[in-house]
Amino acid sequence: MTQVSADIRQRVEALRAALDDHNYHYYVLDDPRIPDAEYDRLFRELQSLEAEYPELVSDESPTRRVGSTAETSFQEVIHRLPMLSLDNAFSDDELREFDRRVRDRLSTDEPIEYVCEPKLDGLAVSLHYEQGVLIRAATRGDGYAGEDITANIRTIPSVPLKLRGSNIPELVEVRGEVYMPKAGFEKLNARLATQGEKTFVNPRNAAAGSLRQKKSTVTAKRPLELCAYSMAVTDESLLPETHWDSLQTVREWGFRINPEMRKAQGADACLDAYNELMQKRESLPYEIDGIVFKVNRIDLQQQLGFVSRAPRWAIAHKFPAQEELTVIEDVEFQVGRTGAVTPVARLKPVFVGGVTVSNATLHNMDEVRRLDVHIGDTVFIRRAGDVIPQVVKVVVEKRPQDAADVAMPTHCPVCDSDIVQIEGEAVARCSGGLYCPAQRKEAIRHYASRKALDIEGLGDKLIDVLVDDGMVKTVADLYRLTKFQLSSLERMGDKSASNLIAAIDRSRNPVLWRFIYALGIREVGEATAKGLASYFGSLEAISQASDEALQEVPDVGPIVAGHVRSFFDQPHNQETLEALKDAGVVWQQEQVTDRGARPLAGQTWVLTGTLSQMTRDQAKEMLEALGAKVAGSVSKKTACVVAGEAAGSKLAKAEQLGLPVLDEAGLRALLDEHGLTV
Ligand code: D41
Repeated sequence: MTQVSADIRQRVEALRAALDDHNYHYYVLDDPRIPDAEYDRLFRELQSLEAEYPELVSDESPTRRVGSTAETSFQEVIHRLPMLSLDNAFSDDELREFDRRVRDRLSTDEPIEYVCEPKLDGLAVSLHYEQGVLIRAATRGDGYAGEDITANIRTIPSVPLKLRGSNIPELVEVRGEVYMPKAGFEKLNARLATQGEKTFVNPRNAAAGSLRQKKSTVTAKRPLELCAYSMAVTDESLLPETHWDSLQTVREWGFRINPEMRKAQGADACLDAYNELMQKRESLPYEIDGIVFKVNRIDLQQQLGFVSRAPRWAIAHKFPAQEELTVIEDVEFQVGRTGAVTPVARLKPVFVGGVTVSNATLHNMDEVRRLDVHIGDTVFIRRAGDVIPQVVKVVVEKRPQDAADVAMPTHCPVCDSDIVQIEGEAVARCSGGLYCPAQRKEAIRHYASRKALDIEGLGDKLIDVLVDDGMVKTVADLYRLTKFQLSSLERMGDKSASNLIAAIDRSRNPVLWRFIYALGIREVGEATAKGLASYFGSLEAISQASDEALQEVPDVGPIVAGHVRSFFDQPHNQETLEALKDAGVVWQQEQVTDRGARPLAGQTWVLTGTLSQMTRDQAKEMLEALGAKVAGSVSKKTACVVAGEAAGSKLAKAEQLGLPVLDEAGLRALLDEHGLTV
């Protein structure tokens, strides 16, 4: 074995100390000292030194937080001191009674000083340190015995593997709550959902599930944090005088403690703290389910002692629950202003998160299937703050015999147009864009917008009034408005009525592409509208074009072609177009681009390697101007591959498939031939 030089040893030690220090600033003090990129650089340097000199590897190294793929079996651990539970106060009065009992037992009428701590909604754990080094971590279990979760706990960045500072007692136990911050929870669930895996109902379950992983590499990828709430040392002479001070000590050792913690004298001040924290609840980055009040003086705590499993010196005061059970009585479908059709659960009313809830969105049919929701099911409803209530889980065991499936209707419940769902999209939509009352306001707004027909003076508020009063149902009705009608509206003077009529009038002769854009067909933006207009020349031609013909237009793929087709296939939309014509709207025909100038129409080309005289984007643009589609990968269907310098696997594949290949000079010749130059 090579002897590791003192320099290397020192560098490794220095890197570990620096990384620990940065971690402490980041996770405990919430005050990062260096950018993430710098941290990563130091981390990688340490990793590579440890890889090169395995004899320097240590369990306390910050690189060891990645976990291990070895399966752990969660051995039973008997707690040296039982992990007590907390009594609950369910009302302000119960909290006052608790304070009364404390003062009676201590025979005092002086106000008691309490520490008020947010009650994190996570899992209580116990961590043991010997000579300042983490030797064992355990779950609370039943309070007397828990499970050894050391390997998983080591992966949590806010858990110190080694305590900071000098004067660390020989044996230290720190207790705290492992939890998952809200943002991390949302991200994790999104990741699990895209991987087709089961999601977690709430951050608490996610934290529990993550700690229970057999492979600590999995836990390492979960955004867990630890917040310390108490400590014990074997040598009682080392105990500070107050709980508050003991937590400050714990913080100096390298633990995160809750920044919302504060002191309060007497029950009323505690209730103030409760109300203030409840106000803050939503804005905190983690979930809390209440507040814990603890007598601050340790000597008083010792006098009070505990009954059965709970200390007499502490109590939890819970906030209103954010999750409750109720029954889905029906599922209805709502049409949003953009035509999205959303399943909505009608619930047996339930009090949750501080309000009575009788509806919850089910988002889309993928979600209905994922949750396996049936009408009649008992479900968990969750409402956090102002967020709309969600159905988070079905209690399958409680499903009645006659529970009914949920099916997406085939026709819009509002206007009876076809409901279409594009493959690969979760959302189903009503295709009656121009006609559907649910989409009316949005359709008119878009039609009148600046980039569309630019009807000045037809603002959002006015559209609301016109539609709500029944004066306008579809865009065609705009052209029948009279000055008399308009000036009868509140806050509409003679002058603005005339101006608006004139503006509407001016929109009667739009160029074709603006008119197409104004129709508000899904995913047909300005560029696509221009493409359609110049390729087909008239609205009639577009409305009769097949799916394949539509896809000949640059930038139009199967999805956009599908949207265009289903728009024109709706009789209601056709009726509205007729009504527009009747109202005197005439869209101008457009000069059709010479299809002879699109010699590559229908072909797919691939660009690879580096071009010297033009950028790839320029080459792409010009090929597209000639009608080609430019794709990223080579297949049998590729018409031609343009290979610049240092072309790699795509060129190899083209050669293997026997496809035509052009070099840069060849491409320039082709472009030249069609009058295109860089
Ligand atoms: O934040 C918490 N969940 C929390 C839990 C807290 N801030 N303090 C706590 N203090 C205690 C005592 C008073 C017994 C030391 C607790 C818990 N216990 C606790 N967590 C789970 C069971 C008990």
